[in-house]
Amino acid sequence: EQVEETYIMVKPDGVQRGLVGEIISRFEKKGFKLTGLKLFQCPKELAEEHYKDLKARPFFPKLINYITSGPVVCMAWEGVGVVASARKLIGSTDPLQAEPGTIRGDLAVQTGRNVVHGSDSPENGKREIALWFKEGEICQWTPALASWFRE
Ligand code: DAT
Ligand code: MG
Repeated sequence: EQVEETYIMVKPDGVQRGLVGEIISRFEKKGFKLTGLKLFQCPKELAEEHYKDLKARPFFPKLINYITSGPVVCMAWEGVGVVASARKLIGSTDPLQAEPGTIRGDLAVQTGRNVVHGSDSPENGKREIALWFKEGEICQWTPALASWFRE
């Protein structure tokens, strides 16, 4: 059982709509461990690096405008299976296709305003946390309730 880390981000629409607490709460209640958290105005260069794999796509300029249009909430979460599980909690990229019960399924209607990001692999989890957080911003701790979540 491999402990993984994933980068989760409340996008500017989620912050503006007051969904930060709701979104954090879903990961907290599930039982994952928060290891990094900050409100942050993303510079254009960082947004472009984060989404570099999508550079050739027609929507890339709009995506960069969207992500830099206001503060985001950056989070690092840790746990066994956290990468795939977080993607399930988030739901499909297109919120109209996302299942009810998921964050996007419950809280969003359009791909271009899909309120939250989650890393798509353990490798990208590490890459994105290193990209968005400085050394010293990640906090290692032992939750007192750990043994009530995992035997
Ligand atoms: P996800 O965020 O579900 O991992 P992705 O990595 O394929 O999806 O794309 C990153 C973001 O880019 C996505 O959250 C919203 C935007 N995006 C993706 N496909 C799009 C499209 N066809 N039109 C507009 N925006 C798109
Ligand atoms: Mg993605």
